[in-house]
Amino acid sequence: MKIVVRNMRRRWKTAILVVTLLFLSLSLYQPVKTVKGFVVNTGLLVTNSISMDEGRIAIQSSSTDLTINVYDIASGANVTFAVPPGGPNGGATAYFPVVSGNRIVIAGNLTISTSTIFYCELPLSSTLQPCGPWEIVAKNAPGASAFGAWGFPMSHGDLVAWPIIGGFAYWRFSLGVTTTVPTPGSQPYSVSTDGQIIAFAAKPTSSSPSYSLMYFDTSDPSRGVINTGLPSGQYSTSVSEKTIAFADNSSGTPNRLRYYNVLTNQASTAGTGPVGKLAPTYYDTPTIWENRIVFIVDEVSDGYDCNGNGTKSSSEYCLGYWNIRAPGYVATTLAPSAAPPLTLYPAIYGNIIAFKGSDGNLQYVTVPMKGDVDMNGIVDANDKNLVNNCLGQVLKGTVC
Ligand SMILES: [Ca+2]
Ligand SMILES: [Ca+2]
Repeated sequence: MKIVVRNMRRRWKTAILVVTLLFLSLSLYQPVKTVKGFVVNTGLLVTNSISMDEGRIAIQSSSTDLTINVYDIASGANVTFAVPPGGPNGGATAYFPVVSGNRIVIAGNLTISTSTIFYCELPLSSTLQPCGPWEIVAKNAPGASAFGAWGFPMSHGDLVAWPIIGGFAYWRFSLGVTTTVPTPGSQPYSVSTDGQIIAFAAKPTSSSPSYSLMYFDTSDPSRGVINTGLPSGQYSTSVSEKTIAFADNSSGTPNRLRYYNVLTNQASTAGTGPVGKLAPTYYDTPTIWENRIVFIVDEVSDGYDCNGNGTKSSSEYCLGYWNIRAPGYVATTLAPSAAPPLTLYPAIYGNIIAFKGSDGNLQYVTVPMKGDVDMNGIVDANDKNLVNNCLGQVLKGTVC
C-alpha cells in the first residue's frame, strides 16, 4: 500500500515538473500574447471632444449635447449632469467641456456670434457627484462660429484661456479677473495652457507664409507675446509643463510632430518627428502630458490597417504616441501593429490614453500596453529584458 502511494506521489511530482518545464519553456521562448493594448471600452458615447486630467475624463455624450459625462478611471464610475442653463431658443447649447483638477470649464449659451464661458466644481467626495453650480468666467465671449474656427476655451490650473478677435484672453480662478492680450500679425489659433504658459499658432504678419509657434508667459506678462520663429501648423498646439507640442510646418507634407521647450528655448529637430494628422482642424490637435504626446495618424501614413477592415485608408485613423524623453531601451513610439483605431483626437494623463473608438465610445488604454514595454504589439522576452534593466530603480512611467 505504501509503495502504491509513493508511486502515485512520484507520478504527480513528475507530472507537475513536466507541466512546469513546459510552461517555462513556452514563456521563455514563445511570444506569450499579442496585445493591441488592453483597451477598455467604457460604453459611453463621445460626440465632439475628450478632455482628461487627474484620471478623470470629461465628454459630451448625448446626441443633443445637453449633458456632460465625467468618467473616473480608478473606479470605472461616471456621472452625468446638464450643461449650463439659460441658452438661446429656450435650451442650453454648450460645447467642449474641459476638465482640470475638480473643475469643468465649458463654452455655454452658445449662439453663432456669442457665448458665456462657465465653470463648475465636482464636489470633493469619495464617489462622483454632479458638478455644480455653474459659475460665470466671462460673458460676451466669441460664439460657435469663431470658436469653431479658432478653437474652444482651454483650462489648466489657475487659468482659463481662449481666443478673441485679434488676440486671446485669460482668466484666473484665484483673482476672478480677465486679461486680454492682442497678437500682432494675425488671429491666434489653437490656444492652449498649462496653467502658466499660453501657447498658440499665429502669423507674425498678415502676409507671413506660415503660422509660427508663439507663447505668452502669464508669470511675466512684461515679456509680451513671444514668437519662437518656428513654422507651425495652424491647429496643433498643446502645452504641458512648459513643453509645447505642435505641427512642424518647416518640412511640408506629411505633417510631422515637433516640440519646443520654453525653459531651454530649444526645439526638436525639424523634419524628424513622427508623422501625424495635425490638420486641418482643431479636431486633429495632438495632446501632450509631460513627456508624452498622443495624436492621430491615418492608416496609409501608419502603413497599417489598424481598424482591421481589410483596407488601409487615408480617412481611417490610428493612435499615435511619442515619448519625447525616453531612454534608449524604451520604445519612443507605438508600433503601428499595436495601435488601436480611433475617430477623434486622443487625450492623455499619466500613463492612460483616452480616445473615441471605432464604435464612437469612450475607450482608454494604458501605456506601455500592459507589459508590452517596447510597444510592438507582442509581449515577449524582449519586454522582460527591458523590465529587468529597470530592476532596483525608481520607475517613472515607462522610464526608470
Ligand atoms: Ca482600415
Ligand atoms: Ca513587446
